[in-house]
Amino acid sequence: MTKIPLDHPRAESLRMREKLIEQCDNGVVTLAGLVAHGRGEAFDYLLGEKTTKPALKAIEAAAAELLTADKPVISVNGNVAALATEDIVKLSEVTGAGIEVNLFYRSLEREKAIMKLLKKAGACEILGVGADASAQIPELGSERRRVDPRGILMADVVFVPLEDGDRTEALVKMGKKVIAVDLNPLSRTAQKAPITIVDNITRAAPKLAETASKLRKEGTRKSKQILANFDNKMNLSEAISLINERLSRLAKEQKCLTLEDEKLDL
Ligand code: PTJ
Repeated sequence: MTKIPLDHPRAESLRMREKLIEQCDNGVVTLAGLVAHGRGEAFDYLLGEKTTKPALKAIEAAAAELLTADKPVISVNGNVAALATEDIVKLSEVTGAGIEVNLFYRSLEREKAIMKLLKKAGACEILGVGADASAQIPELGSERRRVDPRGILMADVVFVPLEDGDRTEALVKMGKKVIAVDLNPLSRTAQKAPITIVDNITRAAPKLAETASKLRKEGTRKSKQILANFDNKMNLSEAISLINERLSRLAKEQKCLTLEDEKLDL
């Protein structure tokens, strides 16, 4: 792993990249996962690389949905396993959700590498590996259609960080409550999921585990109240407005800087 200087202004972002590269070498992350992360980084830049108010609202709703579910399942792909290993295990412990490997670029080697990583972080059981993914999501062509009959197939709530739009839509059609994490508020996944957390998985996953842990102590009634007051479309609109407002402010600041430069030139 390349050593990132602690005082590097973009140390956190570079550390994330190093983690993905390392897990790419270990067979956890697919090459396309590096490209997908780049797209995420671009949106994170626009969001100011922090968890916004709408993201916090969605995290609260997601925690409530997971805690009130009969059979919640966390769907894990290569990027999520690499970037949020410990937090996924913690979230599963706090909410009682199962963990299932579900890959777009599926191979038994990758499934096993992801299982190994999660088990090393403390996970007891990993669903969806090899022949265990014997069921199929109807009307879905990609490898993501293969699911575990004890996991995603039976689940009433499915947590799907960094998902593709097709499967989100298919899961919603099956009557499942889907929670997405996607830095791009315009992606099909973000638009189709009933709860969308527009945030980096590296920030959203620990915050979600922490929120669920607190909310669990407050009882089911509080969770149901949170869900009744949550509106995903409005929340997404707020997330997009935040980007818009931030860019407008930055554009104004840029204009002032240009005018100051022009004054100096005189
Ligand atoms: O491990 P596999 O085989 O299942 O493949 C995983 C990837 C991510 C390659 C696969 O699911 C894929 O191609 O995803 P997409 O369709 O590129 O979608 C990924 C979405 O996640 C994009 O909208 C990105 O903006 C977003 N994203 C990328 N990195 C992050 C992110 N969202 C939150 N946190 C991130 N760190």
